This record gives sequence, structure tokens and C-alpha cells, in this order.
Amino acid sequence: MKSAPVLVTGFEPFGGDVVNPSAEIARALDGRVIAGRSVIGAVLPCVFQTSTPELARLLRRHCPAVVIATGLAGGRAEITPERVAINLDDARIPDNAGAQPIDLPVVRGGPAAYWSRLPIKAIVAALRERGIPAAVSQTAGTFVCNHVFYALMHALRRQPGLKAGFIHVPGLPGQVRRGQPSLSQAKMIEAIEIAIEATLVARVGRSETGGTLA
Ligand code: PCA
Repeated sequence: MKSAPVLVTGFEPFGGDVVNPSAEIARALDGRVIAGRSVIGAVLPCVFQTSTPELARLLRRHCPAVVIATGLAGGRAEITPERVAINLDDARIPDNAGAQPIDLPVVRGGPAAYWSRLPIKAIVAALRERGIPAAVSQTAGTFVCNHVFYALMHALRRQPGLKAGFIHVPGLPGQVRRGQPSLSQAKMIEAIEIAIEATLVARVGRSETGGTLA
């Protein structure tokens, strides 16, 4: 039997940018085999309304064993596995369809937050060991990345063994303003490969964080 794949998503460019390194990560890893599992890479629209149905379609179609969603966090210097997705859309800028939700829940009536079910500390350790800057992030923001992260964890709430979460990446050298931190595309692709490997060897995908959140 074919083993369930790893799904890696990225986002199309947004906010006036012409590139999004997370889209290139998804494209580069699509079709690769990592630790015996095939990788499906897909690029999501940076649109509140259509990103989550598209994600749901990918989950239905591929029934992945692991889901790593990625996105760009301009200004960050490190690869940052996110710890928590919050039930809030509060957009600083319009999305690619011109929508700018303010103070709205991602899922009406949903829990306030979901923990990541990726081994976030193990991923950070594995990346640092390979010389790639990495740190756990305590917030994925309140834009489309957090929206997709929350919708992902909500969709998988009844499949607690499934490892899933979100990783933000820095901007590319040619993309950020002078003096801002950046990372090369090749390093980012390597970083997500390492994150996949670290996730596959980790214990079943429950949250590393205690407490009573979902
Ligand atoms: N970054 C944005 C949305 C898409 C992306 O790549 C964010 O952090 O919300």
C-alpha cells in the first residue's frame, strides 16, 4: 500500500510583492520523496475566502499523514515554526481579493486557539544543527497565514494523530528592504525538508504544549 503523503503548502505573492518564497518551497518540494514519503506541494491563494476551501480540497484529495503549511513573514530573520493558531482575522492590509476582515473569527464558535501538532522544538533544534537560523514563534499574526493555520487545525481536530502545523519563513535577499533580514531560497527549501524529516521521526502528532486548548 502506498503510504500517505506529506502536504506542503505555500502562498502566492501578496501585498504588492512579485514573489513569495513559500510558493517556491511548495513548488520545489512537489514530487520529492523524503524519508520514504512522497511530498505534494501546493500554492494557496492569499485570499481569506478562497484559501481555506482550497486547503480543504487538498486534504480531501490527498489524505496526507503530515501537513506543513508555510508562508512569508517579512522582517523575520529565522525559520519560525508557529506554536499556536488563533481564532481571529484582523487584517493590516487587504488580501489579494481586496478583503480586509477586522476583528472576525476564523470559525464562528470555534475554540480560541489550536496548538501546532508539529514537533516545533525538534524542528528548531534540527535546523540549528544544520546551521539554519530558526526559532519558535508564538504568533502567526492575524492575516491569511494564521487564518489557514487555524482552519487547518480545525479541519483536523478529529484526527489527533495527524501531524500538522505552520512554519513562517523570512523574505528573500532581493525582496526585503535594505538592512532587513533575509534567507536564500535554497536554504528555505532545505529547511522545510529538514522540518519534514524531523516531523516524520517525531512521536504521534499531538501538541508539545500542555494545557487545555484544543
Ligand atoms: N504571509 C502572509 C500571508 C501569506 C504569506 O505568505 C501572512 O503571514 O499572513
